[in-house]
Amino acid sequence: MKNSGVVCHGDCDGIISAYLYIKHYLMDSWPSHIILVFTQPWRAHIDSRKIGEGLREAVFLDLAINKEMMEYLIQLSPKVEKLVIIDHHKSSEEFIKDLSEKLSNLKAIWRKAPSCPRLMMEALRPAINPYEQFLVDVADVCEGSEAKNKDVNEVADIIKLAIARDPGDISFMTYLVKAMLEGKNLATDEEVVGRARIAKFLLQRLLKLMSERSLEVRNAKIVALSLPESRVYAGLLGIATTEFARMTRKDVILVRREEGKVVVTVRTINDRAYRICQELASRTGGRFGGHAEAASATLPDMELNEAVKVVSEVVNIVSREDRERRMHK
Ligand SMILES: [Mn+2]
Repeated sequence: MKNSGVVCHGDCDGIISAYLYIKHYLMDSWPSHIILVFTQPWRAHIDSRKIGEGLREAVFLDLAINKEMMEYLIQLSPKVEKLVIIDHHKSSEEFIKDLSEKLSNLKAIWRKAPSCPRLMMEALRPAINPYEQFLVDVADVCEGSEAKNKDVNEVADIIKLAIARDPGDISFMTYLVKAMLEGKNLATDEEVVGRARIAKFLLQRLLKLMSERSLEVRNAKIVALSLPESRVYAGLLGIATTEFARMTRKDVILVRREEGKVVVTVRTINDRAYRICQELASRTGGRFGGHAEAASATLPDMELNEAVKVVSEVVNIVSREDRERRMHK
């Protein structure tokens, strides 16, 4: 039997997508004939190579497609029987359209959806049980939807925090997929809950730091973190930005230095996040990706205060565009 490869975003909805896809479409190959890879969008084209070639199926879930990823997929296509991409990131749209025209063995599903698992349910319509339904709801909440009930909210929180504890820990992500395939209750699983508890403590410290340090530009809060700080809080930065936006009811922009680059994470109440990141990337020669209300940009390395200056300029520009749009309505 040939192997199949599943590559997914190493976050809550990406991991749940992998679980659902394996459960419904690859259970005959699980576990010995599936190569499971977890990655982040900015390094997906590198990590994806771990699935190898000569596969029955190569599946890419919840991964924002960029130019490098597109090039990788084009050269992979003739080496696998079937290529599947399921994604809900706005920034993937043009690349997926392009790929669909070029690759004959590609089945691509792209649509705006609250989460990747939700998109899978809508597009593929597998028959799902209440446990799976619950996890689809959890994925929506992880991606920012309002929770329908307390249990969903609680599990979403626990999974997100447990992953955030060490976002590079691939073995824990595999553990989560296995636990779901076994139908385990994640809310009481010791491994999951223990990790979530530590992450929660760090998150509270980070939120305190953010509220002490944020500066306000045109109704947006900008927070800058140094390289050592972004190391300490790695993994929690996305969650903290979302949480801080919810707490302050403001748009939040987190700017931080990482090794050889500056990363900007944006959460807004309207589509400003996407536009801010797009503008930041185009001005600095960086890259960006994400959704209308939650996006991020990677900029070339620069001093933190220089980065904050560029961010402030872009916030001003996008705010001005908004004002002009409103005036012409
Ligand atoms: Mn995701």
